[in-house]
Amino acid sequence: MYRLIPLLCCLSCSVPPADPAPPAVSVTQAEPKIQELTIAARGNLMAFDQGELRARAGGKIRLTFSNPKNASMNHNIFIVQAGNSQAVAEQCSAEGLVEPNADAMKSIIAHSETIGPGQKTTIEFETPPPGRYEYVCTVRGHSQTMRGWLIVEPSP
Ligand SMILES: [Cu+2]
Repeated sequence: MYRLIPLLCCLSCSVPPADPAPPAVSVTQAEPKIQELTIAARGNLMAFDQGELRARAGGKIRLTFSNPKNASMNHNIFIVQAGNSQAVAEQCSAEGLVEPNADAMKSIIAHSETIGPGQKTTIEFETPPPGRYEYVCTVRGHSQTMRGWLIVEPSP
């Protein structure tokens, strides 16, 4: 014969609440690294204040372009495949805006809007693969002197 052991169940000994379920752990990718770069038009000249910008491969580039208060011209910045700055500039409008359906536009990696004196604009784009790229202002007449190199170095 089995001895029946009555299950003791007293209402006063309430079961402690279960630990709240841990937050669902999802395998999230780290936010892509953002590299901050800044560049400006140089005073009232048709030139950028830097002839070279450097970044590391990977993540994104956040580029802030400013046009100083003492400028009297509108400017922009286009990042293009090397060797294409002139072709792109020629196919933009007088105000430097992208004209639709232009072949050279395929070589544009990123570009800002055209901004007036005292304005600032920020663009964000995927960092292109390691290599040399050009940047240029496409407002008519500016591309010969208002240009520079974006150099993307391999990640360490
Ligand atoms: Cu310009």
